[in-house]
Amino acid sequence: MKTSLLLMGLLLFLIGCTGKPSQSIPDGAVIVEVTSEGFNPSQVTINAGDTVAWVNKDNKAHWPASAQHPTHEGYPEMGGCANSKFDACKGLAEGESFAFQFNQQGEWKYHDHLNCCTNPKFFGTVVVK
Ligand SMILES: [Cu+2]
Repeated sequence: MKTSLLLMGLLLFLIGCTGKPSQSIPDGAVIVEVTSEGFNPSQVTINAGDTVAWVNKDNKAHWPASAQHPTHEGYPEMGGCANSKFDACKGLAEGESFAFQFNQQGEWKYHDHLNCCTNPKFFGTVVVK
């Protein structure tokens, strides 16, 4: 009896430790939560080579992407689905995340491609030292 209680406790502990969002977030990533109130925090300062992960905590989809809307060419690494690699390229559902490694120094503005233009809350900045 005692053993089964112990095993049950261990099982619950293990389940608790592995309860992560649907997409994995790289170790050491700086987390920005996306809520109905916008990006939290709306500005982060990191070092070149660091990764930022946006995690959608809202029940509405959100799409982080480099400035400027709608061309997304602000962050100068070509690629992604428009002009810059700094682009989630889709709306993130609740619990989903988008992680991006910043190698270029500068002050990089971004927005929520789905909500930016009707709501001034959905803008943010990543400062890369
Ligand atoms: Cu956009």
